[in-house]
Amino acid sequence: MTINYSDRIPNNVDLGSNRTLQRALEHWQPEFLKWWEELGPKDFQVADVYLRTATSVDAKGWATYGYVRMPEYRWGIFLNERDPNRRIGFGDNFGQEVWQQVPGEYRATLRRLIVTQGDTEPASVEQQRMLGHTAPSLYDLRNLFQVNVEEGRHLWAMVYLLHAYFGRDGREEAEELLERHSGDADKPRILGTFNEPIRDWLSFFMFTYFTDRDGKFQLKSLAESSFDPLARTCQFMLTEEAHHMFVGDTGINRVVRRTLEVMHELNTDDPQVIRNAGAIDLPTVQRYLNFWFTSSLDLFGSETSSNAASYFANGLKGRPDEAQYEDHIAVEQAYTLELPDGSGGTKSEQIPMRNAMNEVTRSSYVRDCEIGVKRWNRVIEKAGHSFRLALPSTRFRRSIGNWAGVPTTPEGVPMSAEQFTEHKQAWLPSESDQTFILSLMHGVHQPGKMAAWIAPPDRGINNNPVDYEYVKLH
Ligand code: BYC
Repeated sequence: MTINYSDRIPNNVDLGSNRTLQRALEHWQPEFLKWWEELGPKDFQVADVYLRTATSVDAKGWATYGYVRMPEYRWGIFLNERDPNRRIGFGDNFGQEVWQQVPGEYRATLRRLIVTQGDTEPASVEQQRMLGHTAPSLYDLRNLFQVNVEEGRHLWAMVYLLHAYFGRDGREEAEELLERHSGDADKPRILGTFNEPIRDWLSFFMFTYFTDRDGKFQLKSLAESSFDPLARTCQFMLTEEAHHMFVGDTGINRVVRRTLEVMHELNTDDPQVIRNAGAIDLPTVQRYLNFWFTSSLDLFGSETSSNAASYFANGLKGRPDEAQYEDHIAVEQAYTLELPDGSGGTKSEQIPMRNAMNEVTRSSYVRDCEIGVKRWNRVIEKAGHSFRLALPSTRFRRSIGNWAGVPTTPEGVPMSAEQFTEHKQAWLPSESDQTFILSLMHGVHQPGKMAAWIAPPDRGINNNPVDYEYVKLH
């Protein structure tokens, strides 16, 4: 199979004249397409989907809209333009020139970071592959597929780096990115959250709000990297990520709005009555939020991490928005952590700032998550209800780090395992919650029509009306 490079793979990496890269991609591209057909969105491969495609990095080309069949999507390779004056912004090499090639001593670590990032992208497509059948509207169906093709493009972005800068082991890693699969017993995806099934649209909206936002913060950290091609790749990926979080933010907002309408119509806040009317009661929304927020917290790694300290020292991975900090060396500062004391209480511990970088990033993430919660709560407040959604404590239901396996209340107060089991049903989606949510999931595929559990969006995509035929099914 030969590839017409500028047409088939839009790029700004001069792919047309790079033979080595072409050979690597000629081998990998058919494997990618095979993977897409087998594990990408199930059954919608011949639908015409109104998608945006990035055809260049400038304002005009980064979002070109039109109908596309997904297997024909033009997965491109884009890096932000190179800034010839860019300098290392943090760590022991602060102020030195950034690297255009991978320094030998950091090769294995950088490859590991790129593979970990790359692994999440196809994983999320696999997790979401069954959702097309139960989309609450054509508008939502289109958004799902937009997210999916762009996660595919983000995989291409990481594979480009592996092929272009890591030789044979990079090519092998690129192949393995298509061999691990979400939830696979033998070859699972690397990070926990990406092995969780996403069977329903409430989970999809929670995932795009909370887990894609982890993506935002991890990409922001990598966008600071001294390895300039990685930094520039991640800077461009961030422009696409914003829409994914928008899908989650507005999706949850619309679920809440519909619930409030039903509460108003029936003059009740009784969860069972709301459920009987086909809407999702707010305590259930809270339980799904608890699940996906806490799962996403784990993606930042341990509170104390010598890995994170050396990524920072060596200039591989910075803090999100590193420029906002005064001290970019961070060798003399300390960070105070509240940790479990092993006997049901907590203790304070000071650790070197560099070892706390995962926690610094996690804290910025939590503050960003709060913004949406406040917005959803304003909608609830305006409707005259006292119920409030809330982010649980970063200690709650953790599987990674110092709080892993320590039972606490959603407010973060340690408790016994027995007490936790007793209250779990109130805090996390139970089997009956999941059965109920799944019972609402039926595809609505007529333009402009919405499922009964979700309000319509305020506006359509790219100035089109909400009842536009965003997906043409054949
Ligand atoms: N599950 O020293 P620690 C996205 C491992 S999402 C399983 O604390 P470190 C997206 C860890 O790998 C963004 N294992 O870890 C969103 C390490 O293993 P090794 C993804 C975990 O290295 C939606 C060991 O535990 N981006 O883009 O400081 C849709 C020790 O841990 C987990 C990245 O991941 C976990 N949750 O930090 C689509 C960026 N957490 O190495 C896409 C690149 C930790 O000892 N990755 N472990 O075998 C990184 O920066 C770091 O690897 C991590 C972990 C932040 C993930």
